[in-house]
Amino acid sequence: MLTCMSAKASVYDGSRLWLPQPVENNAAVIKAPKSSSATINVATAELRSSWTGAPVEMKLIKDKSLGRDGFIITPGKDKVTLTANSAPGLLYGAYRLLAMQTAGKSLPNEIREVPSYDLRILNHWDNLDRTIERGYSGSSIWVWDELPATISPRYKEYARANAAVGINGVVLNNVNASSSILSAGYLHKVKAIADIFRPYGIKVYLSANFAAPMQLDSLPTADPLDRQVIKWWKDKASEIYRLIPDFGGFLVKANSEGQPGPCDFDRSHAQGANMMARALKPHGGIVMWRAFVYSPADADRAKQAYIEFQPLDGQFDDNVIVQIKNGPVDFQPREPYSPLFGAMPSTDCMVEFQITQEYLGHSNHLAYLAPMWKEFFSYVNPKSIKAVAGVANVGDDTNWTGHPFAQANWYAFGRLAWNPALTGEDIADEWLSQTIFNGCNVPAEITAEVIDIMMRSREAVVDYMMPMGLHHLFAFGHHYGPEPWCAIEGGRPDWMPSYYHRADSAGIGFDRSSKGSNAIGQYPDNLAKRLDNPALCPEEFLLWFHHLPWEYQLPSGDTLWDSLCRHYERGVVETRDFQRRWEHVQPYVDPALFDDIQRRLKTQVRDAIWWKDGCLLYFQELSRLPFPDDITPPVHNLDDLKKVNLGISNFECPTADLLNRQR
Ligand code: BDP
Repeated sequence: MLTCMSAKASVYDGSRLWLPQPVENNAAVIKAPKSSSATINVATAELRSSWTGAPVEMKLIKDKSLGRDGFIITPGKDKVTLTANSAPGLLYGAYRLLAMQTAGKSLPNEIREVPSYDLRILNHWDNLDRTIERGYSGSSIWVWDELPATISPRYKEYARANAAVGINGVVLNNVNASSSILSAGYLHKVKAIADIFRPYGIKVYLSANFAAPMQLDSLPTADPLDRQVIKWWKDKASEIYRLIPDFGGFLVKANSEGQPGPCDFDRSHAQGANMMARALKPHGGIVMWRAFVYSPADADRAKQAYIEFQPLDGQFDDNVIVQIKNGPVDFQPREPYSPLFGAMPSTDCMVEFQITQEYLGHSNHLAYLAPMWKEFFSYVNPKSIKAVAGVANVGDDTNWTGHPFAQANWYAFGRLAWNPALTGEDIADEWLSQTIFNGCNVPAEITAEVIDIMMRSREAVVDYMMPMGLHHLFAFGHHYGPEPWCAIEGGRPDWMPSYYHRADSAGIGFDRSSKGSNAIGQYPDNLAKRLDNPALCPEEFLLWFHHLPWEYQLPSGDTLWDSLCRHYERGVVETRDFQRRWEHVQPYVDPALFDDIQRRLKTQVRDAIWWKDGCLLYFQELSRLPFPDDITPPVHNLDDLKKVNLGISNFECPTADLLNRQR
């Protein structure tokens, strides 16, 4: 009983993403402005192929309040007028019209949209051999070996999909960057991609290795104050701009996790960033300089980036943006916001989200991340940052992202970078109508059910992995599955879970209060006061900021131990609930898609139980307390689970086995 309206919708493989369906023999009347451009041609072609409403007249105007990329849509009696300051503005307006048409939404009197950020950028962690660091959806879509001669049709589809959600910048390569990307041969390949992206309003950026002058041209140093080094980067910038006149600039990971940087030459991050920024400046390029550093300047990793970067406030050139991960540690399922936001008032800062699910179940788990990013914006004023970046989850899988629902995270990232005030529910609704439900007559209660699953999914992951502020309990290396017991001899202490959970017979949690590491002191006073007091600290951050006795009484009346157990249980129950409710969706989606998601949800439930059992059994050895009666007893045995990441357990976990080989 498939109630899809069109036969097309019943073969959904995800490859079309949210792009508009072409309408056969479409008779749309579209009037473009006289001063045509490649971008306006794209807008016109998209509307001609898929718009079925009244004639559309596109006009370029001068209206400061619309900024560079904003647009106005005004439906009139016999035509719809679309106006913008720029060709990309018209393109964004055209895609908005088409998205509304697909969603079956009637146009209000006026739609006026101005993006909150000028720079809405995807960071690919793609290597030149087409592997992807933390990628779970196949190989890189950039086929470097074949470029520039062969252009994969996917480049254009990718550009369309990004433009349709407002993304206007792409860093093509991994932050752990190979210098080769800056060699003449690769730059010609990069140019070929930039040429495809340009009509879609998308600029290309590259991750640059700070030691490139040494690695590519055998300079004796990469010291940012050395004249030869300065000249090398200037010449490199000129070479790039000769090929790609609208090149965006560099993203740099320096002096972090073994990457070279200015500190190797006793120079500061600001000196390194400014040297590169000055090479790009005459051409209009920027440097995005990452603040993801954690050299052991303090015993608490969560404090280290702030300690290193905050004193540099005001020292960065105006074409440098400091790129800060949303949380102070590393893309955990839940972190408080990084205290660097708001602490560098004289520096342009941007946030880096992780769209790829390194720490949220890879492409096996359904975890809709809009609520996580909204949570960030509930603490950090969107106006206080300059731009938004997201680590891409795109690969060459047919559906681009592995898990079909992971597409929604790419989509949501773009929409929130455009307008952080949008709600997670509305974005999910938009995505569903343009993707898995496109062309189907789906009852409102089914759509509402799927939106509800999506909206609860991230919290479920937090609950079965690491609730109440716990973090980094992950299996070593691949970060899939629980390993709170992991202790690798000679390994960096701050890569070990026990560094973060600090569980012992007395209690659990990282004391970051004023009596502990005082990470709290890096936050604004009024917030710090609240966080410092365990009775006032929000429960979701409790064990991030406090080490508390197992039988500590929570305001709810539960003990800490009982509450922890109940969170883990809730995560499993929620995930089972998603699995059960997904069955309701069967009549309305493509059968292969239904099966695919059903299979992934089965894995997710299995993994949720694995997480719950692994963590609770391990912590119970320390707490020595019984599980509360309302908790389903563990089905695994701790010794068995301890062997999983070593590849010597009978525990049926194909993903972990596979990943062990990459360890
Ligand atoms: C961590 C990843 C690592 C990245 C690093 C980064 O595990 O693969 O290289 O972040 O952001 O989350 O540089």
